[in-house]
Amino acid sequence: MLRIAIQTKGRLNEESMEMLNSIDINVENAKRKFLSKANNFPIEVLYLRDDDIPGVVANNTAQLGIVGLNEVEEKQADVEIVAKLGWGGCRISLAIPKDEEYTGVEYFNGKRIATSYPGILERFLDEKGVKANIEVITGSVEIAPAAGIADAIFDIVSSGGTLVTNGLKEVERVFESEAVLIANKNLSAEDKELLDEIMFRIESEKVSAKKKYLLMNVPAQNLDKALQILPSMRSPTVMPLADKEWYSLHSVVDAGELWNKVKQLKAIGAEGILVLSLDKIIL
Ligand code: PRT
Ligand code: ZN
Repeated sequence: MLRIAIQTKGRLNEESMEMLNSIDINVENAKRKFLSKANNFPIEVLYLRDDDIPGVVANNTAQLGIVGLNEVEEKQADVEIVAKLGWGGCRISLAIPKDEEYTGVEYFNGKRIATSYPGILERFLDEKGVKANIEVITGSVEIAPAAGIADAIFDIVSSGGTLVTNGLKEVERVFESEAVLIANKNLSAEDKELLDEIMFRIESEKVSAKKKYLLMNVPAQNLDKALQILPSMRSPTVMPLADKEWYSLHSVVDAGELWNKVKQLKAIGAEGILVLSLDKIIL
């Protein structure tokens, strides 16, 4: 039985649950429970604060975890980063009061910087040869300069709205993050096999999200043109219709190409074009 640690509540909880759901692992989001078992896969979910997830995966209390890369980096956790999940994107940046003139990283020499990420900040400042005082605060870091607790902050930025609201400006983007799937480095053969199954499902899901299924009727005289427009996974499926002047064509196309393809197909007389979303693509 595998155990996966995810955030109990907060920004990553919902999408972590959705991700498990999307790969057909059914677990109820039991907010008041500490552990819940999936009813169709040998896995149980351990709900934790995100700060604790890298540590429990490193010490094998949980074999897998879903957490922000920023937390893994901050804790310098000895875990495997198995997959970047493509959501939960943010960066950790240095920000200063908006009216200050910024001269480069040396600006921070002798300054007090408030942060919840002292590890990442310290490594960055050391690398740049800057000597600053790091004030560790958890929560509401962005009010520290106005409250006189610090001269600058080092905090998570996503849209940048919080900085603007607090009269701050972003001056150094230090670390780019997104949600990642992490694993213990010494998984048993059995656990590794389950992880491979999970990865296979995640990949199928990722591929299907980027594709659309197209069905249409095409006039017989333009069938060749349609086939040129629609290179498919192998080749499009072509079916003759009762009316010999028409064919039915089925194909999978890149979602980003969809409207361009539809336009070209209409131009050669395709009719009754249906566009369907795909649940899974098994390559
Ligand atoms: O209770 P627990 O310890 O589990 O949660 P937490 O409060 O420590 O973390 P939480 O739920 O706020 O965030 C979890 C993870 O989501 C982070 O570690 C990041 O990897 C990721 N993430 C993505 C973010 C954001 N985007 C984000 N915008 N985490 C926090 N923010 C906050 C940020 O702290 C700041 O206050 O949003 C504000 C900035 O947002 P903008 O859009 O105004 O720039
Ligand atoms: Zn946290």
